[in-house]
Amino acid sequence: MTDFSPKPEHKFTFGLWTVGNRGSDPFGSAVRGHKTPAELVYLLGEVGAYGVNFHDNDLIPIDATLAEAEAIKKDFRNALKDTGLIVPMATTNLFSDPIFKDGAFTANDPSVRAYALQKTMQAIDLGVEFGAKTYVFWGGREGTETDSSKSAVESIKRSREAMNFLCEYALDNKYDLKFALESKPNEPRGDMYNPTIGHMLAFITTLDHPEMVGVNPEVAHEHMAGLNFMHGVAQAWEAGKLFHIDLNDQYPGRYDQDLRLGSRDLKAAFYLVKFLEDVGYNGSRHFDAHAYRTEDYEGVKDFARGCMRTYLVLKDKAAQFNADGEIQALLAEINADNPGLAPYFGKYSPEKAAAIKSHSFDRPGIASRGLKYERLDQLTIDILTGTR
Ligand code: GCO
Ligand code: MN
Ligand code: MN
Repeated sequence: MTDFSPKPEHKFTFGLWTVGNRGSDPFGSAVRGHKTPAELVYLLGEVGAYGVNFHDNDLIPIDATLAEAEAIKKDFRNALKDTGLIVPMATTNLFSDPIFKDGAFTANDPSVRAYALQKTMQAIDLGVEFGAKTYVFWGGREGTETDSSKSAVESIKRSREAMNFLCEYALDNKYDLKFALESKPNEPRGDMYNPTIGHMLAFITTLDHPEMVGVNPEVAHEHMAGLNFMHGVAQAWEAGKLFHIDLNDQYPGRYDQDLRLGSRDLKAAFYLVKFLEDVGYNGSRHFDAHAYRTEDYEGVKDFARGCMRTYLVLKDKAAQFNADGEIQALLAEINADNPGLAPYFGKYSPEKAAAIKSHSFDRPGIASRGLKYERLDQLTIDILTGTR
């Protein structure tokens, strides 16, 4: 029986806000009691996580005094020491406080935009203090309900100016930090700017320091938009921009569910895990999800263990897929090369163009060939269902 227990080399991380989620929603209040950041670190240590990430205000409440902040940090640091957990990533809460009701970096009020810069610089300092190497930006309120309120072009310019400023801030302070931008199409705002991985990748190329900025794609966010998450991740990877990843699950067309990885679309989760393992993605596997509202803290542990277990089970299934003789034979057949056509590919030349234009293709013959994708897909299903 394969060992599906989490190990540090798997780099499984959770946010304080994920296992600390108390189950409130727009229709009901919290169902689980408050736990301190230190208590949550012990919980994560118990289930076998490798790291813990936080928003500034998950750790230090926005209105904490200096003395309170120091006491919280001391307890948190002790819990990290006791459990061996590390802090690979940190981020800013630019969405909970009422001041951010019209956004942070894209708010129309310049005092809100300046405060957002102040809060983020302080949050970056806090993250670095605990050793974070990746800093995530999720523009929770960067959007609109009515497009009469803001210029969409001006909002992108404001976002760019803020990112450029904060990149310089990190460089100026000699912080060893990479930025990872997280897109989401909607919720909490009606519509958010830079709503998908693709928008974000394009935005990054317009920054002053694109080399230090990548993406933090999230399963649920692309599924909300009805997109194929793995395709977006692959594009980010190919561009050298997959700096972090938020794993969870989501039914398209619904409210933001933050479900346990693989609990909705097991097949999509399989292709995702297979992709990450096949290419050798080496970053955190961060679960940005939370337990059902029906659960107590034992259920929260079940949730956290389930996220990691599903990842490892799917990793094992991916290895089985890669070692399966029939599947590999099919893939070899599907991808068979035609050496006679090799001169037609690669870099353009006028001679090549002329040769391709004058070649006669057997259109009906080529089109009549069955591709065996049905068989391939069923073999995948058989592996996933444990019947192969
Ligand atoms: C969400 C987002 C957040 C971010 C987090 C990190 O839908 O609420 O996924 O959980 O990932 O704020 O910046
Ligand atoms: Mn999310
Ligand atoms: Mn997220």
